[in-house]
Amino acid sequence: MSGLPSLDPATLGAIPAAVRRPAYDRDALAVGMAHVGVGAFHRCHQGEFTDDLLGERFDRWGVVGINIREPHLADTLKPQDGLYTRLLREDDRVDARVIGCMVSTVDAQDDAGAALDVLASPDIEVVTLTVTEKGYCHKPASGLLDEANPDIAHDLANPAQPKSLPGILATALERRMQSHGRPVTLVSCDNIPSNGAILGGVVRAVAERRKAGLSAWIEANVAFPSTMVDRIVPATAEADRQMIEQTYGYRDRAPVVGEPFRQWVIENRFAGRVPQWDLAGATWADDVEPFELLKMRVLNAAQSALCYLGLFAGHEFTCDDMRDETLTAFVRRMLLEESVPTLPPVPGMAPGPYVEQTFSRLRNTAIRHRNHQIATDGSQKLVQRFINPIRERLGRNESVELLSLAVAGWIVYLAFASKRFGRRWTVEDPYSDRVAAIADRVGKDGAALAAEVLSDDRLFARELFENAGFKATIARHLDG
Ligand code: CS2
Repeated sequence: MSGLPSLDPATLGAIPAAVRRPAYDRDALAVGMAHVGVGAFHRCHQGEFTDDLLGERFDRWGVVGINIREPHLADTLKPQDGLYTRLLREDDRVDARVIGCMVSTVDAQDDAGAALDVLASPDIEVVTLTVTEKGYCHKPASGLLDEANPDIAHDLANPAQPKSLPGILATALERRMQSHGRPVTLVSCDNIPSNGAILGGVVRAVAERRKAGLSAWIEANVAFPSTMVDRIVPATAEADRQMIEQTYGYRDRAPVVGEPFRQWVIENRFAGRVPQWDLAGATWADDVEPFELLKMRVLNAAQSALCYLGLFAGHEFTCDDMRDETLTAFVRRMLLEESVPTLPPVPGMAPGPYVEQTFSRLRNTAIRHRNHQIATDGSQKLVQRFINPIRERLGRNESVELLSLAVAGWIVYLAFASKRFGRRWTVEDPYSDRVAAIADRVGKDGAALAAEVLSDDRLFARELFENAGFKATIARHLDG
């Protein structure tokens, strides 16, 4: 629909009252925070929490959005001065709101210079990050820096022009140490277990190879709290942009659509000033791990199991999988019989009701979460969703029959999906070439496929590879 006004500060006053607007003076915001990885999830999660905080108790936290990978913010948020529409949808209900906390944007896809300037600035006291699991350049099985990662190898050789997230952060921290020395908190909001510890580990690992004293300075001046983040936010579709045009009469290049549910549990460990996100509903915790385990082993495990099995059954979205009673019965059994018994007690949350709440979230028909999107980068998601609970159960001689089926689903997806779905969808996973090459060599021989795939110790701990029973279970599922 041409001729419609585009969302920007000049048109904000004219958008319909059905769309809530920032309840504070945007011009009075001062930059205090940066976010790296301005994707849909950030805009619909931390962006909303910060906006709530600004509306609740005005504070100085204006956010600079930084992208070090696609998309270019110059094409999306910059022309809108950081404004975007956030839709919460549940079946036929919609809540629309414009979020205003992002005051400027930086693209650093080709040259980290502009990102380094922001991250090293004394004004920045908090940096939140959503760079996806693989952005940490760690080995999922151990959580340690993967020095074989080509971007890490590049950054160790070229510290002034870093490309990877750990390299960019190490260089920015080095600049902070050498100039003003002010502390900073780096808040990982990605879906990996102990995300703060992993982030701190990969940044320190690069720093140690960089410059004497940098690692010790980081130890004393930089905090890496862990967080558990939760809200289902699929990639924005053209239909979402059209819906805004048709329903509200304006154009938005960067809207986001999420479910109403949201949760953010943040480890109480900051260096310097702390945004009062608790005023917006976030929870401070001394230990985030029990919350992470519950979320990853229940909600995320259900999503991943459904995505593989759903794809093979010919379904497109999670909400389609949820109408397939064979699939939901399998996932319910997997969660209740194998995942939930591995969980420690979680303060204020009971696993049984959490499983039921998970099922009702996944049934939301307004959330068009593609199975292929959830399957993307599956290798980076397997350890926390399936492999860790499998290891714990095997250690106690307990059955892993159902969790193993999900792992086999990942193998089949990488081994054969490019042939099956290739024309409509590119399989994206750092391990896809490797697994597809194994499949080309061994064909559909489940035992050979299992033995070769499980031999990769970046994903599968040695004890799993050496466990004949586990290998046989995976092989049986692959042959099934
Ligand atoms: C999903 C997550 O694509 C995926 O890996 O499982 O993005 C999931 O929707 C979020 O973790 C929910 O908080």
